[in-house]
Amino acid sequence: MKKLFLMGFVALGLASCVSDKEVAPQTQDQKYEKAFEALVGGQVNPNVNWGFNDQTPLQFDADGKLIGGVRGSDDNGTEWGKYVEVPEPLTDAQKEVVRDWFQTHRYVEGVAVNWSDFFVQQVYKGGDHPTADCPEKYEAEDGNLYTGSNQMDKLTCGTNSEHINNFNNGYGSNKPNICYGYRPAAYENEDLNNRVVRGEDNINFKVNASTECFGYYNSASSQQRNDKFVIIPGDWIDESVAGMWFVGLDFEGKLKTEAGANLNQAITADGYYSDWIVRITPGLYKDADRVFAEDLIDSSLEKVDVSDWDFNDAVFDVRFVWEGSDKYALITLWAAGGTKDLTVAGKEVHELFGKSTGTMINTNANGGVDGLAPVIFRVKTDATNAINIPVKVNRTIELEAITGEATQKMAVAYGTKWMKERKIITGSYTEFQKYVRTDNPKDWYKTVTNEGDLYTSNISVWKYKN
Ligand SMILES: [Ca+2]
Ligand SMILES: [Ca+2]
Repeated sequence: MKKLFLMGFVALGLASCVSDKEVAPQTQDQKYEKAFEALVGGQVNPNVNWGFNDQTPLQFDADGKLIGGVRGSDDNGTEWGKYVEVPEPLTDAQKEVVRDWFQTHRYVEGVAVNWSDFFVQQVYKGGDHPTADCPEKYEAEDGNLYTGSNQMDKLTCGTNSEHINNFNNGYGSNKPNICYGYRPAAYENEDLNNRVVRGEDNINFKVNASTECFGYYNSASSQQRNDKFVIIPGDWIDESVAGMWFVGLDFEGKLKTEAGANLNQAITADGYYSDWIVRITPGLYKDADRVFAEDLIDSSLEKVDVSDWDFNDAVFDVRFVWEGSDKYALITLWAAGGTKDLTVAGKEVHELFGKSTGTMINTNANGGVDGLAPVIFRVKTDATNAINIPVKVNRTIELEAITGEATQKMAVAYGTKWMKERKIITGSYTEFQKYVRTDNPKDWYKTVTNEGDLYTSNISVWKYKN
């Protein structure tokens, strides 16, 4: 429709030899197209579909194996690495530096992270390596000493206090035969089973859960505590654990002022969140599509500066997953490099990061915020193509990716780096112009120059792969 109109317009212009002023683009779409053509140095090839292709959604059986069925907390580590990035085990040195931090920082305030799917790894059980300042033993009102972690029967997450299976009494039990993924290309001719990399760790994977809070159940006092946790970025602790996140829990019993409290349960927290420490890692699903969105269509477009074309106003991954008879889009939001109200699947991106609309996030923007954890959420959907996850500016204008027309969003391979703020996309992805004009190469994003203009995340789950 749009295209036809434009062609008619051009034909008219030729026939009557009108001035530049009269052939100047009129509608917002036409202005956008003209500016986009200036970006790519020509017209958009009619076959360019902007990388959006149907996915085969993941399916699991009741044991958590791929294909069919429902999984609860996905305890079956033998399959993980086939579809999600599994964090490596922590070294003893890493665990020690984290423990030491929690034992020397009292009444700390942490950060929030927002993930529906995430890994939990054991770091430390309070009382195993106490210090003079931080004995991890508590004197109850009855005068006896109790090791706090011994009273923390279950580790939980979310306000519904969902049990993180195999994390009990301050420990995380060992899981053998974990799948970490496949060996790389050199082994490609071998049977897939021979290529699987396996290992063991004190780890579990939570699916469709929440990081809003972490807590513990104390069966001695029949009490759930969701208010004695803190989440600390590893960047605050030590270089060796940068790009990670740790949850610390402080033990507190039922206070003697509370109904039903016994003297042997009357224990007050000491402000050290070292009674149980775990690492949490976002569940990054493999084979997702990464979407780059550009909100320029909602600008005046009278004058478009080339540096406006950074396509980082929203950067998010989409992976479709069946859970029983329900299909979900698992969305991982990485960046919000704009200052307009922008929604992905109806959720405002700055708000998801816990920031105001005017704050640019994870794009190295002047006055922006960097190094925030990605946000992972799920939406129920009938779609199997990331193009159908709606991206809207100011709740009204839906960004489009129409085959053969100037686009407002595009899909690239999972893991593709996005532009820093106000860095032009063609400056680092030199094949992009060619792709747009000739529909080739479709994997234009694999050719990278000028790495310095790309945003680099320090999230450790990526680090171990490189
Ligand atoms: Ca404590
Ligand atoms: Ca931007």
